[in-house]
Amino acid sequence: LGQTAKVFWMVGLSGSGKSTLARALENALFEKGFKTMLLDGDNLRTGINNNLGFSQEDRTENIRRAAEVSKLFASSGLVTICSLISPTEKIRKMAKEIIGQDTFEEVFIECPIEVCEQRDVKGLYAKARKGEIKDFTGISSPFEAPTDADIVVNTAAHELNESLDLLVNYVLGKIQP
Ligand code: GGZ
Repeated sequence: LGQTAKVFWMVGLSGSGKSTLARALENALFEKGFKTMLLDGDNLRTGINNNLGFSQEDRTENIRRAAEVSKLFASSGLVTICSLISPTEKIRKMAKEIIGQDTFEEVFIECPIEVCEQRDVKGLYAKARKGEIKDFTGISSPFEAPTDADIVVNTAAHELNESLDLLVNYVLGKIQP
């Protein structure tokens, strides 16, 4: 009762599979009876973060707000899943400091940019290459791959179901029913 739940912070490029895995993870946890909250960068940017763009300053504010909100949900006992690119070491360090190192779990959804670009589910990479989207992560804005993530899931090396199993098994090992 009154126990702080974990925050699983999913880091990765656009098109790496973060949102897909985050939703599937939430479903899997729901099936097991856990109360969860899912925060996705793409969704937050239509609501509480709708005044933010993709400069380093705006990304930092985006992550700061997501981390503060995650901390509140986790403190009310919800297993919280966040899916935001979180492109730099500095930004991730800030999120970890806000949430607290005992609560924060860094999940790197690894996928080579060539593969993300080939998938190009939303056509954003093509637009970024043409210069129609500026400051695009991995193309015209930095992405520093995490070097100290708690778990790495490589979506280019595994089928979706395999990636999901790895992720769900890891998460279940970190939370109590
Ligand atoms: C990166 C962008 C950009 C730029 C729009 N750079 O794959 P998506 O489309 O659905 O999710 C991406 C989302 C990234 O937002 P985050 O809040 O996760 O980013 S960060 O953590 O860096 O603040 C992508 C879309 O927004 N998108 N323009 N220039 N991604």
